[in-house]
Amino acid sequence: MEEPLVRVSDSGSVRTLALNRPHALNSFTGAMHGELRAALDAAAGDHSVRCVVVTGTGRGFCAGQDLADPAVAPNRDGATTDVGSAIERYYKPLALRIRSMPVPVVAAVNGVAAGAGANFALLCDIVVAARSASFIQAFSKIGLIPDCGGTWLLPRLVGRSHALGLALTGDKLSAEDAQRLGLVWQVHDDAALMDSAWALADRLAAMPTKALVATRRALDAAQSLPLEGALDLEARTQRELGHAGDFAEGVAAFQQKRAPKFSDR
Ligand code: T3D
Repeated sequence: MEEPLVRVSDSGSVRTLALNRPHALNSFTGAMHGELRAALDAAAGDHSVRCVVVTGTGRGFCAGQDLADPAVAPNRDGATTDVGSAIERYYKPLALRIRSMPVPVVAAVNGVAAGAGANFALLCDIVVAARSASFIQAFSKIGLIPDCGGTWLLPRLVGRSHALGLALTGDKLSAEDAQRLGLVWQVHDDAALMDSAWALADRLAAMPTKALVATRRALDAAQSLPLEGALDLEARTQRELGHAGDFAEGVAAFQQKRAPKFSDR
């Protein structure tokens, strides 16, 4: 049987999606994009899933676009390719899918994350990394700009000067430096990465999913709102969440001094 390009596994209500082209550091091909999209859609539609973990098999997380893919690599005779169509077809939908998942998404960055692979990780809600992992905005080295949301994400995450430093040089950033800059939530010893990521995912899965997803949405939206607009958004969102079962359960559990059992999704 052929190996899947995205390995899917479940433990409790946590679904793990592992990019699986280890010989090419899990770089994206059209086929892997297809499997990843189907796996994300399936997780989004399955109400037993309350958190998704994305990671890579082998020594890499994801080296971005597969530069050997004939669909995107410039021809040997120098003929140009429409790189924009790959962005429209694959990377824009991927970025929007990750940011609209109805459950929290954790990136467990097990090794090098380069180009669109780095920004795929940074799109996730929480990024944890192995101590040996690294992040590379590799685009400038091949004459491109950061994509897969990089132009939007980087200045928001690290500010303009660090964003430009990373994007213009394409220098490799260690996991620890990425954490210092604010790209990464936690760094773990390599051997502990997946257990730590799954423990975090289990915690998130037990929390009020609707509120977690609304938090992501509100934080993203508030970036382009004046204070008053953000306050209005907070009021609208709290109104909506206040009618949800999880809020009643959270308050009841607090008053009854017991652990809450959240079920909304
Ligand atoms: O083009 C479009 O459609 C637009 C979309 C663009 C989005 C993008 O992501 S653009 C950026 C693309 N990615 C890169 O430029 C990164 C290229 N890779 C590297 O710079 C290095 O491989 C790394 C720094 C990531 C890792 O270096 P290292 O020394 O640890 O590993 P390596 O020896 O370079 O790679 C190991 C193997 O993976 C090697 O294959 P081999 O020689 O053992 O058969 C290498 O060719 C392969 N590999 C690594 N990255 C890619 C790749 N194969 C195809 N595409 C890759 N991106």
